[in-house]
Amino acid sequence: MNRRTFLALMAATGAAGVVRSASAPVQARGEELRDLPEVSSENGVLDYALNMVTLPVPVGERQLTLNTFNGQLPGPALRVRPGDNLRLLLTNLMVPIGIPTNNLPPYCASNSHDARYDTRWACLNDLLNKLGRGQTPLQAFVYTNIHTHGLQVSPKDPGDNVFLRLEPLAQHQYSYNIPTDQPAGLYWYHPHYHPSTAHQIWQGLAGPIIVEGDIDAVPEIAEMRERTIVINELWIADDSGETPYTALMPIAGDVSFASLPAVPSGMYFPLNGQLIPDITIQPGEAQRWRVLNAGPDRFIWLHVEGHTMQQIGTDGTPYYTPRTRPHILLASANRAEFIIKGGEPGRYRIYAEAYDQGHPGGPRPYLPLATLVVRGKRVNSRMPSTLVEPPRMPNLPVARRRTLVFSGDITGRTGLGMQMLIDGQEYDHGRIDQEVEAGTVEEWTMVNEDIFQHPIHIHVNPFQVFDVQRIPPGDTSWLAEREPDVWWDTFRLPPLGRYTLRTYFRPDVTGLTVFHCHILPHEDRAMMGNLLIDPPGAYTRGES
Ligand SMILES: [Cu+2]
Repeated sequence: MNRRTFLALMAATGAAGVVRSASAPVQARGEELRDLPEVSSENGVLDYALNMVTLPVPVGERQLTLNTFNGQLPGPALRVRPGDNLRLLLTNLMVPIGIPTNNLPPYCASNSHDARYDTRWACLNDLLNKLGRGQTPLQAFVYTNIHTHGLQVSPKDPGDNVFLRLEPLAQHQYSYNIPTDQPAGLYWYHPHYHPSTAHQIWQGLAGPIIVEGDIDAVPEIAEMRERTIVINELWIADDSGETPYTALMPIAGDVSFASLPAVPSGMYFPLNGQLIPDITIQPGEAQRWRVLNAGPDRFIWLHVEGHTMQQIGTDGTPYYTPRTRPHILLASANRAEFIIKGGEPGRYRIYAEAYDQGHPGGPRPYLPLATLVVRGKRVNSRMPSTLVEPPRMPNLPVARRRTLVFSGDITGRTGLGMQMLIDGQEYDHGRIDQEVEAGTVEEWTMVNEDIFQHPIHIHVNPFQVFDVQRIPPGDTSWLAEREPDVWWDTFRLPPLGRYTLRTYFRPDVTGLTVFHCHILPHEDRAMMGNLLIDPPGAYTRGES
């Protein structure tokens, strides 16, 4: 028994809290989409244990080695209500994955012919430095924490603190007080340890958080079959069945980035852990779907052949009325909630259309996701005409306006792989990049000097977007993105384009948090900034 097997077994059998003894079986193509296991709050509290544990997970016909939440791919669904206290006991039982021990990255390869440099010592010094700071891949890839994406909760301990570093075998008790005005919809949890976020989410470490509320009481909605669908993006080396160690050099084709050292690899996009499942609906039946793009980089341009979608919410916030969408684009981290009504009996493709994210290698290819199977007795489900009153931007003057510039460098001048910058700087966890005052409204103009579309996520407070400039001609995916009343927590920048967002920093949540690109390899390579939210009246500095 090797160390990895031993640790995985130990984790599966001996850990505290809720650990399932084996991962849920992932079924072959054409199996009916499963519902995720769910836990719900009772009497205003959801108290739950999440173990990040390394286990073999069957995906399609393959056996992968993944880090998981409680052995599940994706993690279990957490169901709460506004005003609830969500308590998560997180235990780190991960082991390193994808570290090439037989073929180490070429840290020491340069200048080895040059007698002026004793590269052995330089390399050793570099390694010892990194070890001391916990920055070797062996260390960083197993450090972790958790982020409740979209919940408007405190970023201070024991809340949504993404600066926390949980080392192997460490445990942390989170406690989030969900505000009473948290919009009802789909949110999610995932690891957020810089710079290991992409590596961990390429293993499928993500799970849905469902906030129930007013929209669930709309009679037509309440009658519908509800599905929560998590689309993971797994990046897996062909030989090892593990997520490779990445050099973060963007490349063309199905696989988004080059690994280091380069190994043959592929991407998997399971829905609730299943490859190309069947999703069954009756002719005329309306179902309510909540869909999360939990992948670190690929945008999902969602189409359902022969059907339109009636969208009822974006990024957790419901609409006032359903809006007809022929297709919906989900950038990394985006959620869409919509009603779909079964058409004529038959089998229809559910797929991501090929999409150009501004990547130098060209569009991401067409991607089959699932099959909509319309069969059974014809019914005629009622459709809602109005939903709920959405949150309103407070009628306050704009307290401050800022401009943030996003840029990238893939020339290698600033280091191996790519470097991603905000206002010309790499992320520095000791620097405060933006300081704001709780209880005020601000406008931020986000400028893209890069050819990539960067989906920008701001923690805690959602925002509305207007004046989107330089949408690529012929790119018809921008629909909700053109509607200034829609609330987002993650919004993509057009290539070399810009937009302005308006946000209200809620008065009851203060502290230090972050904003970043949600292409997570970009975040890990420094496209992130620190955001300090001062209490009302305590604002001391900032740009205007
Ligand atoms: Cu980016």
